[in-house]
Amino acid sequence: MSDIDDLPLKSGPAGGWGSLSGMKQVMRTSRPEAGFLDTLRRQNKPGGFMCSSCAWPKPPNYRAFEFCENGAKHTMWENTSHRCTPAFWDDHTVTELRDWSDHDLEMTGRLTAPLRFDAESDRYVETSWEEAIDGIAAILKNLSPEEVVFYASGHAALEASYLYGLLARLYGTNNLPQSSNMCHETTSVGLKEVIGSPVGTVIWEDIAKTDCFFFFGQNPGTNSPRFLHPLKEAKDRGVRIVTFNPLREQGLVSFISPQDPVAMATGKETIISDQYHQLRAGGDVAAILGLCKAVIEADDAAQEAGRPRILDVAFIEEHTTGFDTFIETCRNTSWSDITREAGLTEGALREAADVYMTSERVIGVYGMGLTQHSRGALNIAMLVNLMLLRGNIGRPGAGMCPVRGHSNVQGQRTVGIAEKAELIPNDRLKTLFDFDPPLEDGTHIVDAVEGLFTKKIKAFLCLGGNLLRAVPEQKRMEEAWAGQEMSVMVSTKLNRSHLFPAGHAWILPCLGRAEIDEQATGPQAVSIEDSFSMIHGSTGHRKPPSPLLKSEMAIVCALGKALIPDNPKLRWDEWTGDYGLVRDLIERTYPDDFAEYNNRLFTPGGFWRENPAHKRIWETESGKAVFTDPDQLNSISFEDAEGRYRLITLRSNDQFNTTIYGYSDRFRGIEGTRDVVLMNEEDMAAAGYVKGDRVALVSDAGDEETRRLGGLAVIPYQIPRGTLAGYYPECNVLISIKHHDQLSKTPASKSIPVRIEKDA
Ligand SMILES: Nc1nc2c(c(=O)[nH]1)N[C@H]1C(S)=C(S)[C@@H](COP(=O)(O)OP(=O)(O)OC[C@H]3O[C@@H](n4cnc5c(=O)[nH]c(N)nc54)[C@H](O)[C@@H]3O)O[C@H]1N2
Ligand SMILES: Nc1nc2c(c(=O)[nH]1)N[C@H]1C(S)=C(S)[C@@H](COP(=O)(O)OP(=O)(O)OC[C@H]3O[C@@H](n4cnc5c(=O)[nH]c(N)nc54)[C@H](O)[C@@H]3O)O[C@H]1N2
Ligand SMILES: [Mo]
Repeated sequence: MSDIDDLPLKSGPAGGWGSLSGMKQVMRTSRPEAGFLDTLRRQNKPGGFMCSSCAWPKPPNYRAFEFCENGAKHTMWENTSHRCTPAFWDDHTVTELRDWSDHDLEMTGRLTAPLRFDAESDRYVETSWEEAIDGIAAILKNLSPEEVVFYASGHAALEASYLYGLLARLYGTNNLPQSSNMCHETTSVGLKEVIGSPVGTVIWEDIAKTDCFFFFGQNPGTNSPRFLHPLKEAKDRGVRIVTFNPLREQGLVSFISPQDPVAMATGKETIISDQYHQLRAGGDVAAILGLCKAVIEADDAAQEAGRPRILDVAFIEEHTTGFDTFIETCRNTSWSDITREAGLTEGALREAADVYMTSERVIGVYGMGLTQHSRGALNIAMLVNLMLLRGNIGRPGAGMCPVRGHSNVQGQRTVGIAEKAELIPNDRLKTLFDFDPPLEDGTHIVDAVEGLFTKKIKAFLCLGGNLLRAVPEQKRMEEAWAGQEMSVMVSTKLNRSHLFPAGHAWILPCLGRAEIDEQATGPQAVSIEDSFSMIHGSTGHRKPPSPLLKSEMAIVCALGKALIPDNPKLRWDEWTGDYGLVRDLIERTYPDDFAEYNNRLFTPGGFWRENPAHKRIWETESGKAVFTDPDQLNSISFEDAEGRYRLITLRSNDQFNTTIYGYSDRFRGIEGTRDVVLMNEEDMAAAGYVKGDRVALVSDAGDEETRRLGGLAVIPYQIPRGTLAGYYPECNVLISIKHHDQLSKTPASKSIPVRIEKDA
């Protein structure tokens, strides 16, 4: 095995020497197999494989090492030399494993054989693919389609995802919730409503031309570290960056590029944010309203003095609706209301507004800090309001930049993993496959969870993910999950969702993205769509960890063949043998997005699906971009009260969602544990806590349910008063399933009402 010291570390992007020791630590625990350095060299380059960590775009003019600290960790973690073979179950029962941590479960290594749950021995036992597929199909045939959910986490590539959606519809249901239901669903619904696009509008050219970024609730240092390079380049050419985030996130404060030997040697850092505004959790509506108010006041003053207007009046007239009502609200809302709700001073907001007004081209970047709120869609609409005031959408160097999560989460939506029937080209599916697709909407993940509670949902298939750990209401979910008739999980590693098996349960182990996918016509490539709507081919080159693994595509097709009555248009075996045929089908289903798909598969930087809002074509109800008049000044759904806090659930720098690589959140200085709650020092003093006190958080959602998480150590932290922070997924026990965005139902994981109490 290569040593970490052999890593091209001086070139591996991500912040300074710390990122190298972060990788080293994961390498020590996961023990990647020989050849992983070669794998890292191929990461995110044409002809290589596309990292299955985050969805940050892969540039056309890539670097020698186009991976970051966390992408490297992800690759090492997947390419571990550890194996979780069927023999593992000789020593462990399912019940016993429930006491294991998420980290330890995945550390058992790659799954190597299909497994069936044996209730009598309380263990999974090895089974054959035939038994598994036939067994699953037999149970599905006895259930009604509306009782079955086909979940997908954003990992699986476009080809397998397209057929997974088709399989569910051939079976008779649109129950196709996806991980984005817990993530950027707020964008899919909220952004679409106001600018007609369910995805971001910017591309690389805009990043290169902009002169200002406004960051709201996105943490690039941890969650999209390759973004730090264009940000540094931007800073080098004088671009200004203004950040709104309750926490001071290191990646938004300063950065040392490991690709810059001088900076590495001298420790010279680039300051990222010119202004950093630590607003209250849920305070964005007020903060952005304050920015807009300052812009409008400046425009009034400019008009009075006969200077050029600050607003882009021509754009507003031609392209938008709702402007007059919105500016009335800006004028009528007092600074005292704004500053109270935002937790920021008028001076701070005016300073930020000055940068906005004096920049020609502004990009609005956002992530979970805007989407995961009870009024997440209002947050996004407010950011759009700000951008529209100066025509900052649909022109070079400007636009909306939601940063997506899983590597192909956006693409899965593009090719039909969606619970809403209206998003599906059903006529084309009917012609292509000779069947009547279901026209009723299926379940969103929130409906699916509620359906499990009421027993309307009787079986779950999961194409990847760790749903039990990712959803709210974790405790109730575990019981409900085990109470189903069937659970089937296509997985690479063992995780907690496997430990609450339904009456019939299977784990189907699949190939990872970096592995050779050998089929009848030879090795296959797959493809994914990134956050800029660019489609990239991806070819694995590593030997799979076990000869028994199947590709996600082969698994979906095998299930299709066993479940769906024969029909000459359904060529499951041929599709498994040649993924190019599936890409042809995708092109015929979505001709505007995928023209010349197979020919353009390996375009450097990907090929672009285009985006009407990028060209100022607004596919909204009115045909215009919409100014939204906010009906409240924050994005939460509860009143402030004595002793009630707003809890943010966070990702550490040592995890990918529910996959916990280790216990080092180096950027926040939290080492060796995840059982913490971050609290403002004045709040601690007022509540009588000192550093290290053991506390419990208790849900304060005002319903009957008791939700409590004990064993947490209090850490004094630079966080606004009234706001607490803890880690996801540990804190998910505290979230009510009813606590979600009004419009899109995205769980409101960023301001959960809680109380804090001493833990006995
Ligand atoms: N290494 C790594 N990479 C990842 C992931 C991972 O877990 N690990 N997850 C992937 C996935 S699926 C996703 S969706 C993305 C998530 O990436 P992000 O969108 O960055 O998500 P989070 O880290 O959950 O939260 C983002 C930020 O929101 C801030 N915040 C919280 N509440 C508020 C608020 O009310 N207002 C504002 N303005 N800010 C707030 C938090 O302090 C935090 O810095 O990352 C993807 N990439
Ligand atoms: N409180 C709180 N809850 C949250 C969030 C939050 O910020 N706070 N974030 C939400 C967000 S943004 C998201 S996206 C969800 C994530 O929810 P999920 O997508 O369901 O969860 P992951 O942790 O990404 O899934 C990890 C598992 O995926 C499997 N896996 C890994 N690679 C592959 C592969 O290539 N193929 C297959 N088939 N399986 C694979 C492994 O078995 C691994 O254990 O969680 C949501 N939940
Ligand atoms: Mo996500």
